[in-house]
Amino acid sequence: MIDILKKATYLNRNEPCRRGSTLMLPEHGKLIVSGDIHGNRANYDCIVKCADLANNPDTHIIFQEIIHGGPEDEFGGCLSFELVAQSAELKIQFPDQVHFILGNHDTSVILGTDVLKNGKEMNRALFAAIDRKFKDNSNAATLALKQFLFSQALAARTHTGILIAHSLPADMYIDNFDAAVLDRDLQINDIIRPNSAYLMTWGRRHSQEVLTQLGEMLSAELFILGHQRQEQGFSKAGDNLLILASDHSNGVFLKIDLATKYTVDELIECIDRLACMY
Ligand SMILES: [Mn+2]
Repeated sequence: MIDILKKATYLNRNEPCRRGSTLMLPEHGKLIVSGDIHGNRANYDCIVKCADLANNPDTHIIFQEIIHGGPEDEFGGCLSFELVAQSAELKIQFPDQVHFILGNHDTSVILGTDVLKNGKEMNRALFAAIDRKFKDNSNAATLALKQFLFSQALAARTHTGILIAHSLPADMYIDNFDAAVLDRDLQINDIIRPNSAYLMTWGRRHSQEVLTQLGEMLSAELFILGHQRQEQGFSKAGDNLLILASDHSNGVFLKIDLATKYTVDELIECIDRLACMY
């Protein structure tokens, strides 16, 4: 696992389409966008199967927040690092087609800070499971995991004006946000509260006024985000915002054409349910 994570880290950092911390997706082909995965192996497998990357070299997948959740070891430890390693293997197999964007749970792993999911502090459960599995090698495994997570991009853009990210700065922090963070390589400091990559991965409940302002600031006509819980798997959360979730039985994914322009309502027509595909 350690070698796989290191190789995938190198590939993330050296993606040919990467400009600073943003991935510039190609003008043609298909794009599959996943919402948060949170250790949901069935949903992850379904997305990979639907993408059929080997037979569709113009198809791309964007994953986000694979960590925290899903299967546990016998002591309640979180095994989601195994799914991260599996996705790293997929990156090695299809380096130009598999892409990752940074989530707030990733930043909490990198920094070792507490983060709650359904009332449980997830990092304690994750690091304990890594310790049990890797024993003397657990420091190296944890470091490789953190470096992989930190090598992810902050956002991806299509030529048709869509910006895909885990989240966006919340209304009250909009004046603290420096959009230039997308144009340069991330430093650890960027993901520490209240700096700009932190704001971009933790924000919630955006007003239309701020979404419009962010659209101008980031030159984005539409945003596709994860991060906020969606009982129905997705929601139109603004005139220019679609939120996706792929971490439960109502989870969805999105499949769009990279050369086509969409409205949010047209994007919604491109959503597929994950559960019906197992
Ligand atoms: Mn999140």
